[in-house]
Amino acid sequence: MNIKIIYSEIHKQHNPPFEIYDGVKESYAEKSDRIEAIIKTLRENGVNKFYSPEEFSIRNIYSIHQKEYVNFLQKRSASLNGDQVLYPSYFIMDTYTPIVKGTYDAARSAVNVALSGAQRILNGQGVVYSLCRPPGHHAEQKAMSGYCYFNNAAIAANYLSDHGKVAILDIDFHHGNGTQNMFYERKDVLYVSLHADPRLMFPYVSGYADELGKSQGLGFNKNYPLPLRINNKEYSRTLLKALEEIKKFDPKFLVVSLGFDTYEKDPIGGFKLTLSFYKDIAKNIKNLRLPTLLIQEGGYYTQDLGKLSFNFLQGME
Ligand code: SP5
Ligand code: ZN
Repeated sequence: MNIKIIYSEIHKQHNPPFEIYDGVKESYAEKSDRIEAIIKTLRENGVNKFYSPEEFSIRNIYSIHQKEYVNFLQKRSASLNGDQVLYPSYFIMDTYTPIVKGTYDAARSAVNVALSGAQRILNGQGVVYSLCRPPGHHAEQKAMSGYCYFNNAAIAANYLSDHGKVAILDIDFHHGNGTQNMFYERKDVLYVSLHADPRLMFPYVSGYADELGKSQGLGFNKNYPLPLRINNKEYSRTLLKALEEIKKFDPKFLVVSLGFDTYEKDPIGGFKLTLSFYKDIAKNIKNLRLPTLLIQEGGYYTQDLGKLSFNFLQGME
């Protein structure tokens, strides 16, 4: 496989015991098995080389997240015992994003995984897949939410943007509210997202079609809210429009926020995309012929995550 894959096992240290939905404790959907399932299937298909991330300066995080927020996550993680878990408080916006002892280290390592991918893109690699966990696109400047702590894609895109224009294509089932906000007033980073109608689905507060950017950034934000139960064909039509937007922008780099929660069997999502379709999605993205950094976001049907990922990578090859 020509695609370089970045992975760190430090993600396993982040494993919250449950999330809370309408007052009821449920098993935590964003499990560490997700990434391990992907690794396992890739290995079974002959993909054996996984690169460890390099360490990057914390300054890369400070340019996207408030320092107090970063310090809070670090201190609170360190203050917990192995079996303790911290639910909503200041900085923690919902019941899906608790802090456990290993959260800071895992989130920090996910950022290193993303930045190592970005660095390889700068070094001339065509496609890199950063197997980030925890995911990032819901993380705001000073708020953790939706299983996200640090915004891996935003930090990587910001890093790349020192070297040319960056387009971010977000194809997770959910709108990437955090990423949108980070670049809302910038014209050198385009954010384009396909996601479930936020009137019906998380994150509710953003992802609407009339959010187009602000001041200098006006015209550099594009949302495609989609109805539930959308199928391959309908999704394709919108994807092609989104890719046209990116083409017009003429970026130097592409960052893909890659979620597999658009899959028909996903327990949280609500689209009807099928297993083999992920190869087509990737082929269309590849047609842009841009240096492309893939950042893993959501996807919760653990059993098929490996196949989804492998199909996607085959389309990108
Ligand atoms: C990165 C990402 O995909 N984050 C998604 C956050 C979505 N959180 C809301 C999920 C609530 C699911 N629980 C509903 C179970 C009903 N029994
Ligand atoms: Zn999602």
